Amino acid sequence: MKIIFLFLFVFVFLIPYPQVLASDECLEATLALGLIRDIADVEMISIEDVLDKVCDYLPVELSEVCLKFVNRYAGDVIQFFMEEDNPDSVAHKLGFCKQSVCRLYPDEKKKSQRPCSQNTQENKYTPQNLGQDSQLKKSIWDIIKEEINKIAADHIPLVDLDNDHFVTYKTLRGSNWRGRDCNDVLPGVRPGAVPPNGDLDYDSNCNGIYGKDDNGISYEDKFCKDSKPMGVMVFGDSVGAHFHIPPQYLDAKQVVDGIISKTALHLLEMEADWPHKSYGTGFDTSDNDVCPGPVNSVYLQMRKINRCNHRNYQNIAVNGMSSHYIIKLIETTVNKDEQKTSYPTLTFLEIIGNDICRAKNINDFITPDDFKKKIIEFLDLLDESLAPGSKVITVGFVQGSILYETLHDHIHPIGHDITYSHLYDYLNCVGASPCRMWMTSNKTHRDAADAHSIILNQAYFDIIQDYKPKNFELGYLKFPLKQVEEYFKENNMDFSTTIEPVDGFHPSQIGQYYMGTYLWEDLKNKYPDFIPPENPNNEEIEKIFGDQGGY
Ligand SMILES: *[C@@H]1O[C@H](CO)[C@@H](O)[C@H](O)[C@H]1NC(C)=O
Ligand SMILES: [Ca+2]
Ligand SMILES: [Ca+2]
Repeated sequence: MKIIFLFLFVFVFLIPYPQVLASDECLEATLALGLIRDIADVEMISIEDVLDKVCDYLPVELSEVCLKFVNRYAGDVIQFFMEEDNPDSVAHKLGFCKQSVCRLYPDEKKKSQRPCSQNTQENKYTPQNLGQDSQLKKSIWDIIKEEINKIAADHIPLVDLDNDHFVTYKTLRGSNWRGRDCNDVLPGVRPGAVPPNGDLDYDSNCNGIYGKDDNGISYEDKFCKDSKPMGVMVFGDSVGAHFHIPPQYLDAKQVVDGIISKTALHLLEMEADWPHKSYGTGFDTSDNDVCPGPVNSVYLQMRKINRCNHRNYQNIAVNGMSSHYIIKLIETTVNKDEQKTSYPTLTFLEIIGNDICRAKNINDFITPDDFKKKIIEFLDLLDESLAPGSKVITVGFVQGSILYETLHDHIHPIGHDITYSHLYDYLNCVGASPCRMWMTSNKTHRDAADAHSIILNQAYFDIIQDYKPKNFELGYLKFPLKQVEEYFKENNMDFSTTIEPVDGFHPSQIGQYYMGTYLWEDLKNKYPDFIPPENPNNEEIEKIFGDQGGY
């Protein structure tokens, strides 16, 4: 049953931050129960036998909590599965789902061949009818939510000795999010810093370039000082952070083979995000079985232009981010005074959907005036904190109906002939949809959401017309999904591979790759002077400093 816990963790980050979590215990419980049933069917063992082993399928760190869950719920789960072989019914009887009308799983026509569980009388798990005991259930959820908040609420690294928001470990908002700190005790030493003395003795900006040549000239001065270094920063949502749940987690065979136990803890420590492979700040081009696909990013292009930019990236995107809370993210960057004395940054403001997704019906969208106000508040604060010469790109809203158009009749990795259209409506039914207005079979809703996204894009144009910042230049690029779709059509490629299979909502690794590629192309075409010139010393830097210390 501990899988419930895992799914809570994972899906929690879809919920708009920092609102209270929706009642999607129902979703997590149903998915977990469905997976338990799939495992029983694939392994040809009883539900009881799966429950005996289910904690082994999770990371050992979660074993203890898992066993507690199993001991509490297993008796009821076994009994309810005997009464009705359907995860929706079992989740409802357990008290996780309020509405019995919301059904994810179809009633199976074929009777399962798996062996029955023992009669509950002689079963070591006693049914406890916990469905009635909402108090107990509530306290368990509360504990879990508190745990999540502890590690993920602040969106800064967990342990950071010099408190500069750059650290030496990868997860927990570490170097997968912001370039690795090359000295975690000396404040002022961090990626993006302007070297105080040419980095003669040590590397103060963590780009791997320091020391002096045979004539005593500092390499940092010789190669970088006049090269117009520029970092990359992404203020964004789960697209900027690159939310991805491996579809293998829903595959009974792979779960039994240990895919969750081997990879889930890392995923939780990453808030289920993959910023190191994202369109904006991705740098990790190595193969990864649970997040396969090519990597291209604005950061990689900026580093290609100028190797002095090595490690100068900050991904400050947060799942669920919208204009309502974006201003809070500024606190999580390097502090104002330090940022001011850093190299300028190419900064993206990318919140491509949650302002639309937060709406509960078609009259409930944020007004363009409220939206403008929030964005201007954010830009005002940015103007106080960015180094002079910075550039800020606002990225337009997506036309989200493309999700339904592309996926509606495709089968979801859960299997059981469940289509995305059915999944979307089920998520709305249980109140767990991350985007009611786009992820729906109701065309009226999808069209209204598309229309409103055009209105909000217009708000960006209006802002850009009038807004006069002191420290940066401001631009707008459209979210390049349409271009990617055209490219896929022209080349007879399957466009659905650009969308995340598990959530049917985010760009996949392939989608992120094309986003990075097209945003960069658009930037070069529309704002050529936002991009600094190529550094003629790149080859020499590579010859002397190799991979510049890697990541
Ligand atoms: C779609 O949504 C509209 C507006 O909320 C509603 O009036 C209509 O009944 C819905 N259509 C269906 C088929 O549910
Ligand atoms: Ca640090
Ligand atoms: Ca340096």
